[in-house]
Amino acid sequence: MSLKLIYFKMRALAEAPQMLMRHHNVAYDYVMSWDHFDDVWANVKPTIAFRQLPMLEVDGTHQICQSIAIMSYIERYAGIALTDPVQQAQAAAITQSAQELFAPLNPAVNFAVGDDFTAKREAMRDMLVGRFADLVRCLDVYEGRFFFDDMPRSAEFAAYHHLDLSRHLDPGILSQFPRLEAFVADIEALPAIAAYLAERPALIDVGIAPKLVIEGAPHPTGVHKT
Ligand SMILES: N[C@@H](CCC(=O)N[C@@H](CS)C(=O)NCC(=O)O)C(=O)O
Repeated sequence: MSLKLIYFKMRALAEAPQMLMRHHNVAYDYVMSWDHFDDVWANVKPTIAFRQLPMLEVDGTHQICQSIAIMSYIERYAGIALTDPVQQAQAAAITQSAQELFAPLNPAVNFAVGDDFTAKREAMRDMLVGRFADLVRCLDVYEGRFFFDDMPRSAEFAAYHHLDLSRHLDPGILSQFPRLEAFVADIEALPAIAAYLAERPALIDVGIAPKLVIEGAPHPTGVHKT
């Protein structure tokens, strides 16, 4: 079975699915939209189920859109999904709650500049901190390093991605949450994740002129080939 994750030049919704696959040894290719479709996004967009990416293509045939659906599929494919129905539902709630941080956090970090970046950062601060406190309470429910046990799944990587990205807004934003700092450190200490974080394109000039450094060359974030 072949898996292709199709996305853009952004540090956003392809991160958690990739970490999930990397940690659980699921082989996949990461492909930019313009390379996969050999066309500009404006032409591709109307042909995609929900007109947005990421999309996971299975065996060159089946297309799965929506990042949470992609992660659920990967969990089942890898055989690592929680089996208890209550924990499954609790995990889904955590994943959804983490993904609710997508907007405004991801667009601000990937695209906002100057005064707009500063205004967005301050406008979302209370919302982020409130949700971080929610995540701390979730971590306290069960024993173990992560939400349910010592195995990271969708909920952990969705939460990690947003905690990680929030540090681009404010490097000190997690300091009032030692439990989240420990969680982030535990995720980053996982060997496959440490390797992924070292290899992935660096996100630079956040708030000024955000770029991803791809194979040594800085590219502006976005949906266009550069
Ligand atoms: N709910 C969707 C959101 C997907 C989404 O917002 N994708 C953005 C990039 S992060 C996109 O496709 N932007 C281009 C567009 O909307 O035309 C998910 O979780 O996958």
